Amino acid sequence: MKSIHLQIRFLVPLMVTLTVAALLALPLLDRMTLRWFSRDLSARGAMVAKTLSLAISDIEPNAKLDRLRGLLERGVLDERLVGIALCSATNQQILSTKGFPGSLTCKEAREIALQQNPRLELSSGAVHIGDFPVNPQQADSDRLVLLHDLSLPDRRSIDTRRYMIIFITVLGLAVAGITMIVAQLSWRGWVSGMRAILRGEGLVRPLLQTGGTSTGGDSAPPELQPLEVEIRQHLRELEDNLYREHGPLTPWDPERLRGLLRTQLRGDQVIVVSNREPYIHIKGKEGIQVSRPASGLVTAVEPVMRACSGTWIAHGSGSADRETVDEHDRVAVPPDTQDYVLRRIWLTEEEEQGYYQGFANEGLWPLCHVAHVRPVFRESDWAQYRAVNQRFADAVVAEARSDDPIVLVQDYHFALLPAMVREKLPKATIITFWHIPWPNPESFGICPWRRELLQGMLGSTILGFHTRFHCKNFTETVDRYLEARIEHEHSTISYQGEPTLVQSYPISIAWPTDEERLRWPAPSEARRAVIDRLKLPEDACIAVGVDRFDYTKGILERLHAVERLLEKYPQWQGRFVLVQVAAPTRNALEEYREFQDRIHRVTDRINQRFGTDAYQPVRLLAEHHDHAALMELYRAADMCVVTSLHDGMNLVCKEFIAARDDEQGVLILSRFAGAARELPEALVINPYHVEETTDALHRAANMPPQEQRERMASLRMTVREFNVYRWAGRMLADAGQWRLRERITRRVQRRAREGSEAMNA
Ligand code: GDG
Repeated sequence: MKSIHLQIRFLVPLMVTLTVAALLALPLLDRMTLRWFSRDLSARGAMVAKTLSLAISDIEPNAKLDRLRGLLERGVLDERLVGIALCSATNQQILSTKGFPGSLTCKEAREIALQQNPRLELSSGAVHIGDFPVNPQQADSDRLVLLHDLSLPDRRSIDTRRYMIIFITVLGLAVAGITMIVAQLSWRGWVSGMRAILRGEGLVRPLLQTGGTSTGGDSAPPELQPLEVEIRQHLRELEDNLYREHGPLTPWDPERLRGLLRTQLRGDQVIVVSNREPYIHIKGKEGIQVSRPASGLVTAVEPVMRACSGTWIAHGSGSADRETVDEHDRVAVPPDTQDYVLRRIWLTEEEEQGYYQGFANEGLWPLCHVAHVRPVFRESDWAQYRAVNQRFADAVVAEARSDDPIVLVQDYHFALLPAMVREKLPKATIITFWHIPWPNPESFGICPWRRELLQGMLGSTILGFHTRFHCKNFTETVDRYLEARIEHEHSTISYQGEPTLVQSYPISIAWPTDEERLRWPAPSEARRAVIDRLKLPEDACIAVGVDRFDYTKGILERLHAVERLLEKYPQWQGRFVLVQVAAPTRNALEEYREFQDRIHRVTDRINQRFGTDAYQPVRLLAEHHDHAALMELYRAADMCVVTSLHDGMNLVCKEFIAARDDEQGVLILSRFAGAARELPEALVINPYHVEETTDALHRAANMPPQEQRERMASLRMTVREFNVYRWAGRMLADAGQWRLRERITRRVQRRAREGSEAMNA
């Protein structure tokens, strides 16, 4: 139907053009026909006149007039001759035949005969006038005036016109018909070509499939190929924009996670174990206050627990924690919605000192982060580490409402706990997630209790790391120090007959909800507030860093890069400012205190060197900030700088990306952070290379808004899709499949056993 419509639209102009051409051509054709006839009549007249002249010259002079009249009357017997007159050289009519009009004088006839179209309209019809000398050699010769009937040429002209109209109509219809057929065929070709392109057939796919040689079979016709490439580009851009706007079709969110728990895990109980608690109750001047700790682990796991409910077991470290729990050491959190239960474990000072400060933070933390700080391993710390792991494992068993709960063990504080829980609850599904990197076997070999740690971890059903690289390091470490069966194809390690799935699950953040975003200040307001609060220059280029005050985060290297920027690109002096949030952490450890002192000294030095009364290039904010203050900083900044020397993932960069719904701001990201593998659109740098980091700062500060938008839009797409619900969802889905297989195996074994018992009976 559409094609007919299109053809009508095409044909109507064609027909109009042909009609206009015909209307223009017909008078022309008329004139041409008449001219032909006129020329024909002139030639004919000349011949008749010549014959008559010869006859006139033979007539004797005294018999002249009568003979002449007879001669001329005979001449007009020719039906086409209307009349003849003989005129003298002085235009006196000598004689004329009957049909010659009396009103026509010789002078008039001669004047008309000299015209291009010698035509005269008479009452009896139109005549053609010819004027010929009787004796052409004689200058004053008499003249013959011949009147030819023009009705015949007129009739012929009308006939010609009729034929012409018929001819043009037939021709027009034939052209239109052929055009319609050709148009129909090419339209069909175009439509099927375009459909093939839109279906993904055509040029690009065969090229990809055959590595450059088109199969030709389902490729687009050659005339459509350039168009195909262009259409594909436009479609891809549209798709990209749609994807950026709306994200994946079935995004991971709390609802989907809950659905997974209801279906695949049949509402089984989820127990989380971590050292750090998600909510700390602290005694303040205005009574008990609740605080959220600065911890990547808490940032990631808390939204998952909100979605799953269940129980979170953690060390109660707040000064008012004991006052806020019930008789079973439990408190419902978050304070406003009370979605899940927090079960607190109390540690003595010795336990905390040995297990947490000592073995975990002085031993395992530097062991796993290759950041050039020596790990310290003390026998006494190890004893406490074992004892505390056992206490937490006992708490898990006590909190379990069935013999097969899902236990999510968090981080390096609990390497021994999985095997301890497995011993008491063999059917439990234990998912251990290691939030920090895993080093190579040589580095890990430094630890005197390397075998015990590995054995403890292999009590897990699933063991997760942020990256495949960490999984590979772990598998190689097991291969080096334990007798275990490693199946690379299935990513499993079987130790003493019990398999553990070793898999990478990149952690992330919860993508901000619309309600949350409504509470954010506009980027311009945030910038205004930060400039006012920190007294920054009006035209400041603001770089922001947010970290726990930890030596692995590369804060020293960041300061060196800022110092070098001000040296190398002096135009930034007076404008470039690094606002560094450094949340207090592990202050009890000397290594940390020394490191923090050093950062303060270097900051002072840089500020003295390049600062003035009104300008300080580094603003070190070594205090805990609330979530809203961090958001304000992220939204005010021109760039966010992450220079970790080694980092499992790093969530700060993902928080910065999520905060920038204006698609502005540049992320500078260390290649030694796990996040660098997911976020290549950041400016990825080696923080040990001061010059490279300096140049990245300079480039970020100069980056045009359009480039920032392109990069940020792409980064946002990744973080939005690969969010923390996906992280938890993938682990729990793997656990669900594992449990299903276990149940089937147990059923099969039970039936086989019952069968053999019946046989024996
Ligand atoms: C470990 C791994 C992995 C910082 N200062 C404040 C504050 N923070 C928040 C940040 C962020 C979190 O702390 C830090 O997260 P990171 O991922 O950077 O680092 P770690 O704490 O070392 O976490 C790390 C993570 O576990 C998750 O697996 O990514 O590689 O080392 O959320 O915003 N939060 C508040 N005030 C502060 O002053 N409220």
